[in-house]
Amino acid sequence: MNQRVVIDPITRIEGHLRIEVEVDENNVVQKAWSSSTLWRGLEVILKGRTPMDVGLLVQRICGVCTYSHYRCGTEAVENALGLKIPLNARYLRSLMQTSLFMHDHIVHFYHLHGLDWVDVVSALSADPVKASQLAHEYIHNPIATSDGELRAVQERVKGFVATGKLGPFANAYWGNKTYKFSPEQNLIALSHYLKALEVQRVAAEMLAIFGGKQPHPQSLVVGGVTSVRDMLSPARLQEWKQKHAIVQDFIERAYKADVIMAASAFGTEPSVLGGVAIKNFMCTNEFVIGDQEYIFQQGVIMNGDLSKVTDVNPDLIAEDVTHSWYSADKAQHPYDGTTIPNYTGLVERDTVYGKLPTLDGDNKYSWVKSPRYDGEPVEVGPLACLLVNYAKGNKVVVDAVNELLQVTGLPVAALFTTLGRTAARMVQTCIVAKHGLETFDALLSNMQSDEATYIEPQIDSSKEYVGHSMIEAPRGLLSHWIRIKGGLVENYQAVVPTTWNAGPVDANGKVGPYEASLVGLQLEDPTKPLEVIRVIHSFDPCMACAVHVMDYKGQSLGEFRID
Ligand code: NFE
Ligand code: MG
Repeated sequence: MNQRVVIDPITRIEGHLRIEVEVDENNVVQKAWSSSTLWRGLEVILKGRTPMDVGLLVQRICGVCTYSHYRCGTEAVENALGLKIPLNARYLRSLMQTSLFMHDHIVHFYHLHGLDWVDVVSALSADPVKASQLAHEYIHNPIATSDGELRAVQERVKGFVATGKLGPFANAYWGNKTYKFSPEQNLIALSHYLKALEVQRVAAEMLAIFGGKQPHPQSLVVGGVTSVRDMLSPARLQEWKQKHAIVQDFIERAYKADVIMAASAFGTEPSVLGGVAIKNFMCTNEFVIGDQEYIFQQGVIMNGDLSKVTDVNPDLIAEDVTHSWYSADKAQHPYDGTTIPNYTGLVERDTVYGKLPTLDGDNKYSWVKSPRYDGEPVEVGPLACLLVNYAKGNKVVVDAVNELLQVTGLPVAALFTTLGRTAARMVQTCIVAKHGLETFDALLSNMQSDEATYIEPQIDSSKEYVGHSMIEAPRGLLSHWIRIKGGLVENYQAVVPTTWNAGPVDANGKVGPYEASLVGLQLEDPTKPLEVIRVIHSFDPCMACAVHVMDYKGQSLGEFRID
């Protein structure tokens, strides 16, 4: 008899995500449902507002990648108005994106995803001397891994345990057999987990230098970047570079080392790790290093065919809501997309926890829409970005991916697992950190002969405008779409990375990346579904971004029991 497993909420993410899976008598996942249970509301709020405020409003979509939406919204308006902003402004915006990626990916790997790989309780029985020696096997001169430092980490966490207050380490599935690290490996990673708390603060400060503050920076305006006198002073520029060096050092001597260590311990078995089931990938140009030059280039791969990369065609994007809590009679292109809520509730059924309201998989079951490209589901994110650029022969990416495969000894097929997705994010972070400095140098060089950072926009209220922008956010391809009429926003849609990955099944029965990647996964114990959480966390979910429609009346939309 198949059994239903319900996980709600999935923690260590932004926003509200519920996953349900059905397992057979061997605890192998047969079917999965991904749902956001949170209703928000920004696409609707934007209607009738001045396009000049779009960036500031849309960055409230999220508390994590606030800057991505700020920039994407601002650039959608610029695209609609036909505005070509100064190159210095593009460099500055790109450097803010560099800072965001360095911050976001570190926080994800250690604080959101790390405990899916690291058994904290096991680390307490490690031998710090042995662990220190081992740390040097994965990378030259690893960070925060002398035997004294490791012993101190152990004492600190033992202190938590002794008081019975595990704090951030409470309520996990410690002891699960799919934890593969030895006690010493767990201790190394735990030390980096704590160190990463300090380093992520420095990365956030990098973004604040060019953004005025973080989260929710405020230096972008339609037409460029303002308030530049302080941020472009030699002292400030130097400060950014110093902070960059601190964060890059951590990325190279901790993050990279830990992913290499994970590859050595976890292997490549998809039934344990979870596979990459939807082999369609898409990404866009990002990190400008010259007028038309980017570190990562746009493209689409379908059916895992790395021999063929096509250009992203914006006309082929549409959002389906057949199984989402919205009304629409067909899949809609975002220029004409609607956001009309239509909540249809849950259905009661038996689960491994007893009778519960559960997702109604045959009908509507999520606040996330289902974006499709040419009718197909697509995975977006760091893995997609690396695969597209690898397939295109982008040297920077080919070299970095080949280095990863060489040091881990893993085959290319290993990229198509949960660990591969997680490793791809690390490789992307290394590339962004290293080559972000090319953007920095390009800015300094361009400023020698060109001081412009802003061009004044003009809106003719007797005209209609339409435009969109695509950027690569930390979780993948982000696009914003706008229609302007009478000088005001007439329609607005955001198609967000987590929406691509987390959306429910579509009208044609095509399943999205989250749901597909869970099928075939074997759970050790369905009441402690660590394996499911590991797969889902590898996408770095952000439901706040994915839904962005808010219940401003504060109505209760359903009662969920939280286990
Ligand atoms: Ni809310 Fe986001 C990123 C965007 S989401 S974090 O990265 O855009 O999927
Ligand atoms: Mg949307």
